[in-house]
Amino acid sequence: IPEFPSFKASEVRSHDGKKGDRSVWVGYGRGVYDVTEFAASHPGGDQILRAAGGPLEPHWRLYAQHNAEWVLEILEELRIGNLMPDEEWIQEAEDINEEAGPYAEEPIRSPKLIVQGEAPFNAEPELKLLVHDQLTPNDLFYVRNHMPVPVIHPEEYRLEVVDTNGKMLVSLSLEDLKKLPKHVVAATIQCAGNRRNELDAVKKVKGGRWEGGAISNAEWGGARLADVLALSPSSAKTIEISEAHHLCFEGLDTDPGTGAVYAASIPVDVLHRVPDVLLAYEMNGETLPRDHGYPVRAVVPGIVGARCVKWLGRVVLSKEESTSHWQRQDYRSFSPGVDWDTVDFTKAPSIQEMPVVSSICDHSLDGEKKTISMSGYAWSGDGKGIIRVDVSADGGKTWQEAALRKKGSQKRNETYDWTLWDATIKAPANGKTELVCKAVDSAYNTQPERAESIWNLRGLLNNAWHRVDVDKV
Ligand code: MTE
Ligand code: MO
Repeated sequence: IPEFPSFKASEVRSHDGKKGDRSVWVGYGRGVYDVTEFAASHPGGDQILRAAGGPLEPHWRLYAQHNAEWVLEILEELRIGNLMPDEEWIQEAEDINEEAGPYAEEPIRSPKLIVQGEAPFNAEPELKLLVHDQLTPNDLFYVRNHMPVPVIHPEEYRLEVVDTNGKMLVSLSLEDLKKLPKHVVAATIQCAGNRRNELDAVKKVKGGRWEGGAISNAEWGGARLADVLALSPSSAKTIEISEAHHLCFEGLDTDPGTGAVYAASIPVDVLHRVPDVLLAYEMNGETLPRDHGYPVRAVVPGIVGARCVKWLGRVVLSKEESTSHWQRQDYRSFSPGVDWDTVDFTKAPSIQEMPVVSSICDHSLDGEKKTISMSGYAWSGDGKGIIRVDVSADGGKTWQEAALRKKGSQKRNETYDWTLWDATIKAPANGKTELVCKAVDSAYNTQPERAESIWNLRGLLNNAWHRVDVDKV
């Protein structure tokens, strides 16, 4: 044991990140470690906060699983002292984490997220937080997980590209991937189930009751998928890639019950139209957070969130769509007349490009001026920009144009990030009223008036006019 000061257990306990200078100490064996900096600056480092002010042992599985030595080396550099023997501490250290089920290794999340489901974790930010910035801060970006967040050690990570028969065409380490030219694309990702709550109110649907926050916008940095595919041996390039009709993405997250991995695919033509289909390792200039796919996720600008596969392990060049549940038995939409007895999932194509959407995220009343101010987002899939947002303060009888925050014209068919907007509108004299917004994209597509007309049994693709009831002005 090196020459270090000795600390009482109570002293370590007081450094739980909540008191005084908010420093975080943990104990492991006989060592005491100051992990304040480590937790803040390492990808996944925040995991260690679980042990803040206490023994690391009950949480050790997360660190030890793949590469204990590597973690121990880092930890030793952070050592500040030795722990004085303490009965209670030792007991706690020996306690095996009883909840260590498949969800024991989930990341620490912002308390600002509205949780729709704990395990798997599904959460959206409060709507009004979405309109503060063009880029959604990483810790507020909605999270849609179908399974536990996998623990992936960067040294062991590999990205593989295989043909339909599983023949390896490309295999890259994270370092290799980062050596390819880095591209950055601003792209909004939206869950097909965004605003499902309104469809559910029309008639019960299956799925989490998302409000309008299952959509967020970020700048993604990574390698182009096209550049990775170009690394295939040239014989394969001409045969496999030209014959592939679909690019199947397989995640490294698995269903604890069935063992299935999350997977989804896009038609290969998307790659020709959208050069910046990325294998992203950065989000808003930071390392991709665990909840959003650390170390690498697919970002397919303009396409539904379900195809932007997180924790990406393999890309399969295939003549067929992904055979996953999420490609074949989910993320397809149907007529309002189709119910669970009559639905045939082979009869509808899988959702890819998203329709035009908008939401009112925040509003406030000025009693003196008798005006209502509102702000929101508008977005359309397939690179279509937003040319106009109309707002109404009388349920859609009279309309006014909102001011778009994006200045200048948007790049034709290459606008992948959302448009935030603001409007101030005359409030009705008195009584209750209904605020409404609807957006128009660059192809003059607009939104349907009523959720009833687009109801579908899975509650997907709700892009009806967004309505907010306000009380007496
Ligand atoms: N990728 C994997 N591996 N596992 C998942 O559960 N969920 C998908 C997609 N990619 C998912 C995934 C769905 S349905 C959506 S909407 C987006 O990720 C959500 O991305 P986010 O959590 O970064 O917002
Ligand atoms: Mo989704």
